[in-house]
Amino acid sequence: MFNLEELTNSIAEGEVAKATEITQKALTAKVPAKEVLDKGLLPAMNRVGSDFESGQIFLPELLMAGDAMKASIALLRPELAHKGAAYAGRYAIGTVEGDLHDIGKNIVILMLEGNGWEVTDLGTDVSPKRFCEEVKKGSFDILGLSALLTFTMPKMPETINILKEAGFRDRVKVMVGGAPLNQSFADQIGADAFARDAVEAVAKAKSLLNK
Ligand code: B1M
Repeated sequence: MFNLEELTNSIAEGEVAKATEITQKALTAKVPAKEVLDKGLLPAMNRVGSDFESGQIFLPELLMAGDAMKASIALLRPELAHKGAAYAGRYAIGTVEGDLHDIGKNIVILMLEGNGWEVTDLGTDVSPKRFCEEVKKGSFDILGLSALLTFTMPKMPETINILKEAGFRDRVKVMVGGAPLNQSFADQIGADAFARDAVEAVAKAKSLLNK
């Protein structure tokens, strides 16, 4: 059995070269990409998150861990986003204004693409106005909003309100997600769906279009 703990350690310590080397070795040893993600990569983010919160590490370490995480995800991408699934629909997604966290959003994108969704990535720090403009321009089935900071969550109801004011709310279903959110927040702000993680995002996206 491949030991993914060393991968978790190298990502948490921000060692990009070591993290990519172990990720590549795991893939060569035929460890499924989803297992590398769940057991190697994600625990590293939880660890650095709590070390940062308790003041054991600071922003530069957080940044380095984020970089190592991204480098490893890039190697998993071809396997996670394997094409071939039946066409599911069009999905636009972005991280809300003031928020630069995109690792989770990018994993959601990988899973959606792997399940037949045509995804437009709007990036990070996307203002409510820009989300609205994108909905106006494109014909998306679902608009996804991601937020990782409690103080950027209010940008979600702002986005929904601006869509309503512009008369575009009925054009798209709105899905929200991100670690500080929950279903009751999604209900309060009038989102159509909340997803806890990337796997749930795929399932909820499918059921939104089947309603
Ligand atoms: Co930031 N950060 N960070 N950070 N960071 C958190 C979020 C924090 C919880 C750390 C902590 O204190 N414990 C804390 C937020 C506290 C709060 O608001 N309550 C925090 C803070 C405070 C900050 C700064 C303010 C620090 C500072 O400057 N003093 C700063 C803010 C910068 C900004 O955005 N304006 C900051 C910066 C950064 C880095 C840039 C260094 C880096 C981000 C790198 C990047 O994303 N490119 C970073 C990181 C890495 C983290 C942690 C450690 C990890 C986040 C992550 O990638 N998780 C994080 C602590 C933690 O989460 N444990 C932390 C892994 C990822 C796969 O999970 O993003 O939850 P997640 O995504 C999941 C689900 O949430 C869901 O599916 C994903 C995959 O399963 N999901 C969706 C996400 N979006 C979805 C959308 C959907 C559906 C599901 O539908 C649309």
